[in-house]
Amino acid sequence: MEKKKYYITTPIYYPSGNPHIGHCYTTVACDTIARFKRMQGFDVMFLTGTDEHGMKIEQKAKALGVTPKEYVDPIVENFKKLWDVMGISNDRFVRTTDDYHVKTVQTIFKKLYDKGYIYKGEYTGKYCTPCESFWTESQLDENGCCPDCHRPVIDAHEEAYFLKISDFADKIEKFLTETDYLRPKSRVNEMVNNFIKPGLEDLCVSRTSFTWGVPVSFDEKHVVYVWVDALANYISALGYENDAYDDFSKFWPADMHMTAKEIVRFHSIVWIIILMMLDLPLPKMLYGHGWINFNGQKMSKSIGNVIDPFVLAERYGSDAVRYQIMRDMPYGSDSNFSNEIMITRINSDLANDFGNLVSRTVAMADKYFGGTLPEERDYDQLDDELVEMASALRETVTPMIEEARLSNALEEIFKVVSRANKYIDETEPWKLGKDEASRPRLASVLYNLLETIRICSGLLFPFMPKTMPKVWEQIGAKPEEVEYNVLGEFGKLPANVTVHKGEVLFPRIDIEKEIDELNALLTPAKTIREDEDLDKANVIGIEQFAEVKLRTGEITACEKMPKAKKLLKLTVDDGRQGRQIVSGIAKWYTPEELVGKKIVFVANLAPRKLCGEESQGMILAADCGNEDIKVLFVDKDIPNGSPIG
Ligand code: ME8
Repeated sequence: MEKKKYYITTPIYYPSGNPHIGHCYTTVACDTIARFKRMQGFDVMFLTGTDEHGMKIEQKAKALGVTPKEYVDPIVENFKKLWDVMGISNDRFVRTTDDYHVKTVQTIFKKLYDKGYIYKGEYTGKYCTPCESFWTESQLDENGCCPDCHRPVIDAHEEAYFLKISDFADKIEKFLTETDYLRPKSRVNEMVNNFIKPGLEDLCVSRTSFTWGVPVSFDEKHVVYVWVDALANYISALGYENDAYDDFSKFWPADMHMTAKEIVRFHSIVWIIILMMLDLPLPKMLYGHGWINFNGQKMSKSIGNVIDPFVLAERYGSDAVRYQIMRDMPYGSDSNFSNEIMITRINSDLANDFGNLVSRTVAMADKYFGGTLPEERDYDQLDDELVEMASALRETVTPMIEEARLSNALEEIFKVVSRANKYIDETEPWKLGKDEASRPRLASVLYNLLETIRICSGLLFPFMPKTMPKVWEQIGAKPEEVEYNVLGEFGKLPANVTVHKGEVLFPRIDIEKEIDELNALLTPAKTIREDEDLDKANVIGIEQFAEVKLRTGEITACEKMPKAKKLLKLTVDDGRQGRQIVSGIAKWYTPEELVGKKIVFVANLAPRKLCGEESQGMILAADCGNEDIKVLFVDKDIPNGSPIG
């Protein structure tokens, strides 16, 4: 019989900096589901890759004096290396610079143009270079910055092609509200209320201000907007409109797209509309997960707070890292990352609960029976609860894994692990071992434990694929005894099973010593500050610098702004009539700390309104990395209003 198909995708990542633990989350989560579906007997296609075009990459390459391709190649290799280290079982890896992908993008663009869904116009608006996203004025954050990454946006005016997504507002709303495509459901409201209801504006889908992209085949001075280019990977990698592969009819539509929440907009609105325009079947599920946060903010390479997944995998093993990131990410919400959280999780769940359960059980079978259980048994009512819980586990976790509720699934598995540890305390095998007459009872207890471990480890395999085969070796389970179809039944190991003592699965970590060592590894010198590359790319002449008028001033009053948590309203004595400056530094300073301090400000910045208050300038502050901002205070003796240059 032909196998059922399952197609799952991660986003394709920007190779603009090395992969971090946030990228690992989505890739590991998809890997877990892909492995689980393979266990269930599906023919799986698991796709990941890299999204290599765009202005940001072009600028970085220029700064380093290399071609964009030369810039991305080693980073793409690093992504591939990391996936290897993390035990990722992707079937395919797509690069948007691959010829077949370029061909697909060009063909899709032309098809949409021929169908009248793409037309030429003029783009004016705001563009966030790091996010490769266009925004309208009204979408910007309270500081007039990118609503996603909160960095400054630039003005953009150029001839451009537009995609008529406005025509599809009703259709897309109906699709999102009437199907279960977008999960969790709360994100549907977010999409409808924030993007569809306010009015879907046609999307600018080509650029002329840079060249590092897929050229529009019929108008080569334009390159295709990086998001249209990127989204097409999900079908180019199957061979849609190219000859590299022939899997489109086999695997499309996708069963699961997974991304973090910031790009749900593209995957739930733009991607679906493009597919509707192309008359292609629509994917079945999009799971928009939360972020791994670090110090309360989204972890990302460019804010210099990298925790190197290579280092973590080397120190604790990739399975431990996989486990922690999946266990601590609640469904649909954010999770916090710190070295303490990771080590505590490894020690408590993996070393103490699971590792101990395996090593105690195997050690007892070895000690009392020389490794091979005798066949006589002695049942006790005490066994019932454990047997029942272990037998039901597969049915409990299957829908959870299929819906990407991975933390919940792990929680359920570990409830059974804890129950088994409690069962050891209740049955006291060490007492049974002292009494010859209790041997059948002792054999029952150890068999029940081995069976529980068999079921738990079978279900943990997709989460921790390197360690579970070692568990099977220790408990004497043969491959056919840990297949999906026998994980719902108790009693599959032979009665006279033989165990083999083995290595400690998850060594306990001395948390204090480890944290010190990690801190030493993560000195600021090792954290990469990408902005420096951009400085070299954006050199200005002295005349340009001289246009910026910097002056000193004294903060004479300061207050919080009720409607904007991030902002403070400062009254500044500038040696003239005084001015009001609104600054986004409320996270780092209280008004009391600022009053009386002397600062440097940009004196000739055009005034603008921030959350209803006029800001007449900008004070200077240093970004110290790791989310730390420090205002530049100057000497008290410098008169207010002194020019700086
Ligand atoms: O957005 N927590 O690429 P990208 C959890 N090229 N997940 C995180 C994360 C974090 N702190 N940081 C990153 C792009 N991710 C586009 C995608 S797809 C057609 C094009 C993960 O390199 C998460 O999956 O910025 C997020 O959506 C993705 O990396 C963004 O990766």
